Amino acid sequence: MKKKLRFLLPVALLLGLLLSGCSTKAPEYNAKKPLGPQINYTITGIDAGAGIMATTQKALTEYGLTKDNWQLQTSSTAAMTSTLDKAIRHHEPIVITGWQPHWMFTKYPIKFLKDPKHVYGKSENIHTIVRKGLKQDKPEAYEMLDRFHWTPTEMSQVMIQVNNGKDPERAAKEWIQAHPDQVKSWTKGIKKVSGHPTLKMTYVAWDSEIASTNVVAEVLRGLGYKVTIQAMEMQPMWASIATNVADAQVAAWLPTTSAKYYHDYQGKFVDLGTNLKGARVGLAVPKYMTNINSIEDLKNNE
Ligand code: PBE
Repeated sequence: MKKKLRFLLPVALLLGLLLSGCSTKAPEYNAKKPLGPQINYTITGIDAGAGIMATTQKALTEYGLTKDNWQLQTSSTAAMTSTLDKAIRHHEPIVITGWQPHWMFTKYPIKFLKDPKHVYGKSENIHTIVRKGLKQDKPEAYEMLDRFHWTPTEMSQVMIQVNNGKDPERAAKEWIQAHPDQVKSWTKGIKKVSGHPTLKMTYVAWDSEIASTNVVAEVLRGLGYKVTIQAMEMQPMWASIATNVADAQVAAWLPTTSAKYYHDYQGKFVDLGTNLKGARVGLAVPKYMTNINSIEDLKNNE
C-alpha cells in the first residue's frame, strides 16, 4: 500500500499540474485594468538584428517606459506572428513590433499605435543598395536595379502567396508573368547579356525582402544573369555590399530602420534610391484594445 502511494502521488501531482495548466489560459483583455500588468510589461518583438528592435528600445526610453519596467522580448517574425495569432483567437492583450507592407495587417485586425514623438519616423521608403563599381562591371544589371520600384500593394501580392505556402521563386515568377507591363518598364531597352555572368544578391529573410529579392532576381535572370540570392543577418548583408562580396540588396528601410548600417557603411556602397514608397514601422495592437491608441497610452495606463 505504501509503495503504491509512493508511485501514485507523483502521478496525481502531475495530473493536477497538467489540468491546472489547461485551465490557466491567459485572461482576456480587460480595458478597465492597467495594460502593463496584463502582459507582464512585455512587447513581443522579432529577431535581435532587426532595425525595428533598436528603434523600439529607443522608444521605450523616450516614452519613459523603461523605468516602468517595460521590456522588449526578442524572438522571430514567425514566433511573433504565431503569438499574435493565439492572442487574437483568445481576445488577449498583446503589443507587437509591427510593420507594413506585411500580411499581418491583412490577416489580423491590428492597428499601429500613434507615435507623437516620431521615434519610428513618419514613414519609411525601401532603398536599393549596390556595390561600388557595379555600374562599370555590369551596366545592364545596374540599370535594371536602378529602375526597379513597386508599390506596397504589389509587394503584398507576392508576400501573401509565400505566406500561403508557395515557394518564393515560384511566387516571384507568377507575379512577373501577371505584370508584364510593370516588368517591361524595368527592362525595356536593356540588352540581354551573354555568357551567363554571375550576380549575387544578399537579403535578410523577412517576408518583405523574400518577396522583393526573389522578384528582382528573377527579372535579372531574364536578362541573362546567373543570379544567386543569399539570406543573412542585417549587418553581414550591409558588409557584403561594402566589401564587394555581393552585388546588390533591395532591403534598406530608410531613413530610420536601417539607419545604423547606412551610416556605418556610408561611402562604401551606392544608394540607388527608393524601390518602394510608404512603408511603415511601429508598435501595433489588436483593434479590440480600443483604449490603447498611442505609445503614450502604455504609460498612462499604469
Ligand atoms: N523589418 C522588415 C525590418 C526591415 C524590414 C521592419 C522587420 C527591420 O529592420 O526592422
